[in-house]
Amino acid sequence: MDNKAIANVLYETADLLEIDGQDSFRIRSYRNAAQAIENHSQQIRSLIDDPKQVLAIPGIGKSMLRNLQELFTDGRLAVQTELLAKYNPSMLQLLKIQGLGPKTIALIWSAYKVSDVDGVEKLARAGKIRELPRMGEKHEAKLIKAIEDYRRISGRFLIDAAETEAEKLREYIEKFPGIDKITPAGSLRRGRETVGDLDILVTGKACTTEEERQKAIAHVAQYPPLMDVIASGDNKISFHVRSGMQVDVRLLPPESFGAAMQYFTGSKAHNVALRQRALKMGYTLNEYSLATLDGEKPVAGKTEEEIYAKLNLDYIPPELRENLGEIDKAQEHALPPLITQADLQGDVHMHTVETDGKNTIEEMAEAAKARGYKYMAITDHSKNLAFANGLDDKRAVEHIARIRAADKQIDGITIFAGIEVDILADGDLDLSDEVLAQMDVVIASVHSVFNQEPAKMTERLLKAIENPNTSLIGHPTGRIQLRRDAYAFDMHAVLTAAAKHKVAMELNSYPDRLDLNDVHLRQAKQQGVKIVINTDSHHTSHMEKIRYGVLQARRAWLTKEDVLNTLPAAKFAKAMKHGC
Ligand code: DGT
Ligand code: CA
Ligand code: CA
Ligand code: ZN
Repeated sequence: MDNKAIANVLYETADLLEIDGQDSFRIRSYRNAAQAIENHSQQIRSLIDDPKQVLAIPGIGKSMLRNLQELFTDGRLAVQTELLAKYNPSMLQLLKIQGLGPKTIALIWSAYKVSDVDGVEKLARAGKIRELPRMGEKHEAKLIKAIEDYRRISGRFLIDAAETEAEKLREYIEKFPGIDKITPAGSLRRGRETVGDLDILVTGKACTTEEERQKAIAHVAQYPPLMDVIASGDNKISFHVRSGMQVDVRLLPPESFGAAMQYFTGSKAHNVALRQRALKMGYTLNEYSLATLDGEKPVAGKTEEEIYAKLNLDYIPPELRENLGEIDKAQEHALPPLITQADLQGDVHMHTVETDGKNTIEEMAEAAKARGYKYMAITDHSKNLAFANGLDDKRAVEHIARIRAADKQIDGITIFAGIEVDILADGDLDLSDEVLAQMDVVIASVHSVFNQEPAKMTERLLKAIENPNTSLIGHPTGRIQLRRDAYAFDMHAVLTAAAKHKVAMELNSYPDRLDLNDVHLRQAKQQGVKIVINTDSHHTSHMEKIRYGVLQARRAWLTKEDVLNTLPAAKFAKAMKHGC
């Protein structure tokens, strides 16, 4: 159990204690401990055998220490288990609904003895929530909306979280003798922006006979973060891990591995279309092989490449397998040469300690250089973002001077002076034109007043695009995945204006943003708008997140030509000034 998982259990327990009406001192002690553990730099797991060190953490006393010891030995907390038995484990789902806190949940419980999402939704739709003390129609409508949002996002995970889970599991399974390959399939392999469940495929000698597979499955069943086994069969085991993610592990003999990779990578729509093609050609295609219809003689199965080749298709990269025309293009040998990470020459959205970043200009530049970039840009925030200590005109000019000095001092990489300037509610940019004109890269972004009428928001973005200093629009839709919807505006109109004014759109690679997403990227390309793939790094360690952006770009069929930061430095700089 890592610190985050421990903190989660403690936060949940605090909420349950509050629902139970226990004294506030006790509730607070759980919340304080959770917060301290969440922010602690060392893993509690590594300290637990030395109680002194644990007690030295502020907010953790003797009774909390006993809780932690219990968590590590039993994997759960008796206090929490008892409360969940009293109120039903479904209470934990209710707590995940935005705006629904322990106080309201307690109110609903005491009036109706309801503790699950479906039940609360029924109450709300029947007008029963507004009848509770301190609640009204507005609260009720908000709750219904929040439940709808919860339904939409629950059970999905950000791509980086899914990747981390897959990697941890790979390291574990790998230890079992006779395993050659462990590969994620499904939506993770296709690079989708969020992942429902993990599909892990395993092959090797240990997967050849049923007897051997059972031993390997027994090993997987001992995976420490495994919470419960959902199903276990001849060649498959499904379970939940502690984060709540579902994992399907399948064991395949080597001669079927390619067919299984193809099948379980999906998407379902791609598979259906591919199978229809196979049938027309006299084959059947399933997770075991591509075989002849008469006699069922396998003709391919060991690799995906031979399956596509036998179907007279060029190999289709997983990111394109969504049945959006890729099969026709593969037949015509006309799939686009998708952009790769190696094509990128620079990353031009980065923050430093001058605003809300964690590293200096020099540290960010050295990290970018170590990645092999030829250029990068420092783009700190502007003053409208007060909580981030955004720059006013004067500080922005001083910052440009610092960036220029660092650029002189550090060889082997060009450091552009830039800014991420706020687009104010009326579409004006947050710094003077005179200062913006001195910047090499001006990213204009919306960071406030997200709830304007769509027409107003469109106008706001159009005005920012028309500003001659704007190089690109940052995270253009403002969505935060699994948390906040995009603000509403007319994408077609905005892209039309961007094409006209040669303003680029950002593909922000941060896993909770991925903004523009694959659908909008494709639309941008169709409308002739160029893309810049950035990380929005606030720390040197964030720069590697660029690969999630590249995955989305590939899903959108983008090539090197569609992305400006594949250009050499001088050409890129010119593009940021609309070719002038
Ligand atoms: P997710 O988990 O919701 O993020 O999305 P996927 O794409 O990983 O979907 P999942 O886990 O339900 O199934 C993994 C793959 O297995 C899917 O992409 C294609 C294949 N598959 C699943 N069900 C079917 C099916 O009914 N027909 C066909 N042809 N393929 C299927
Ligand atoms: Ca899946
Ligand atoms: Ca699955
Ligand atoms: Zn931003």
